[in-house]
Amino acid sequence: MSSFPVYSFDNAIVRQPPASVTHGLRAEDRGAPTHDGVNAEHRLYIEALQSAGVAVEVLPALEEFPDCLFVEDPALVFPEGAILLRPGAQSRFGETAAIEPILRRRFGKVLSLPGPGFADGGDVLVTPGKVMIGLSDRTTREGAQALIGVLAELGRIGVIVTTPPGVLHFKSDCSLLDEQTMLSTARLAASGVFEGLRVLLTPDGEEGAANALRVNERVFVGADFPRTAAMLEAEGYSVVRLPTSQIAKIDAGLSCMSLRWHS
Ligand code: CIR
Repeated sequence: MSSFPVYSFDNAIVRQPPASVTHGLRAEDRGAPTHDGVNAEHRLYIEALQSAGVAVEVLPALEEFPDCLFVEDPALVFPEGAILLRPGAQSRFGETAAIEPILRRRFGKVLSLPGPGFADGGDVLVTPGKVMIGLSDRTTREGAQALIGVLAELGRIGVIVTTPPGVLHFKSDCSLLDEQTMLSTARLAASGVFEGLRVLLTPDGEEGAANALRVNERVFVGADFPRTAAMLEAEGYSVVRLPTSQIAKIDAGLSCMSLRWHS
């Protein structure tokens, strides 16, 4: 297994937002994002990755898949290899086949999640000792169990955890800040899932900030969450505020727009 911290990345893959992103999946309709608005957030996200020291490969948009910019969901990547997943939303099934040739070009080992279960990358949190797999509307128990088997082939230990009801993905409610520290909503931390780790809770009303992203020495935080950003700065983290109000309309945050790894 890699000796780099799990938040240490020198490579990332992202995908341009398609014009059809205005039809992206959402649990609750709070109005559609605009293509220009999503593009602007996506551009700043790429720049933030680059200035954190990451080489970014930008894939072309896929019009037939409105959610295709959320490349984190159809695959997992590790220094040891990649895993092709089976996303739990029907409109996203084809995204796996679309990303497969890119991963085969970039990784020596590419494994596939066997069916019939489903697993979304948004439900998978990589920590130093284990890979947490959250059950959700997108990740079934069968899918999670199959993923544990595939992770073992890469020398990783997978454990099944639960996602709070009504929350899209496990990582919608948490992110890793460093090897010992999690950022989490109170509702997720209450399940005891992070026992043994230091947990910083998102302030009331800023639950959406939990989907932050640690990249090398930086922590990306949604710009709409000033109290969380201030709390993390007070804890000594180097915070980068990124706008996410457009992608939030289709239930997305900061982790889902890239696949990241250390080569
Ligand atoms: C979806 O519902 O699949 C997209 N609209 C949002 C996916 C966000 N992905 C993530 O948080 N990993």
